[in-house]
Amino acid sequence: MKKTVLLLTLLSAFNAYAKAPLPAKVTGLKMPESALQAKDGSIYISEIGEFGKDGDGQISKIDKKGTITVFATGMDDPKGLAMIGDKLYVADKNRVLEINKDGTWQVYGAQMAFPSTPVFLNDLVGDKVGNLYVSDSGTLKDGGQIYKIAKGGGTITILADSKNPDILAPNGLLMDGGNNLLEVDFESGILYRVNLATGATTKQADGFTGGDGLVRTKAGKIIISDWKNGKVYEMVKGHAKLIKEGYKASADIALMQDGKTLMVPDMKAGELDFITLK
Ligand SMILES: [Ca+2]
Ligand SMILES: [Ca+2]
Repeated sequence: MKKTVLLLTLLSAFNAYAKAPLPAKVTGLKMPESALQAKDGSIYISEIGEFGKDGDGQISKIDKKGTITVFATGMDDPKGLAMIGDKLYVADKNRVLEINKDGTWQVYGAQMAFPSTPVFLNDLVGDKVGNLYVSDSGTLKDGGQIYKIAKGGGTITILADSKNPDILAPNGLLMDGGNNLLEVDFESGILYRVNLATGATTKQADGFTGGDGLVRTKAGKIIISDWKNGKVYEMVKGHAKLIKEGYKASADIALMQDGKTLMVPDMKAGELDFITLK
């Protein structure tokens, strides 16, 4: 399974006392969409493979020594990642998969159990009790929705859909306390707070164009990637303040366990970049 070994200096990034150099950029990935660092330090990366081609998607894993291996295979177009307990969950086109510790996986929340047809499942976030929220970006212009999969892969309900005019192509999701989600729309570039009880949306900020990933730092800053323009922003006073640009397609960003290193999958470049947040 080992496809290549990269001598990443990841370990140094875990040392809070050192002036650690950033981990080296990971290259040679196949359309990476999302990354996640588990509590044990391992990094998981979803790779779409060829877009729209089924069966060629995979999850790669970088261990604490910086060795990258293929962890799970046979997916369609895997995107957002979430971890609940020791299980990894991935939004895979029109289904959600639950991946076991050994890389085997099963469909979580059968497709037939969805109350409407999932089109472009994109991001995933778990709440404290184990419910999963999943964005569906629809046509990437409209028709999107946000689903809730009850804890344990139970009932799937629609939290919000296009009956709400703010819901066009929901992409990045992030918990916002126990009663709300933050959601960025890929079409409008607007960041909303979504009430988990009612699905009602409240605009928080705009200017994120092809909004993709959402991260909250330990200091409470909200960081947002813009896939269409290859930029990463911080939300400041309701608007987008540029942090970094020059990516080909900055997809679903994630924070490392150190609380300050941002992982940026550059989908079209096939890379995972690391930047230090101030
Ligand atoms: Ca694919
Ligand atoms: Ca995404």
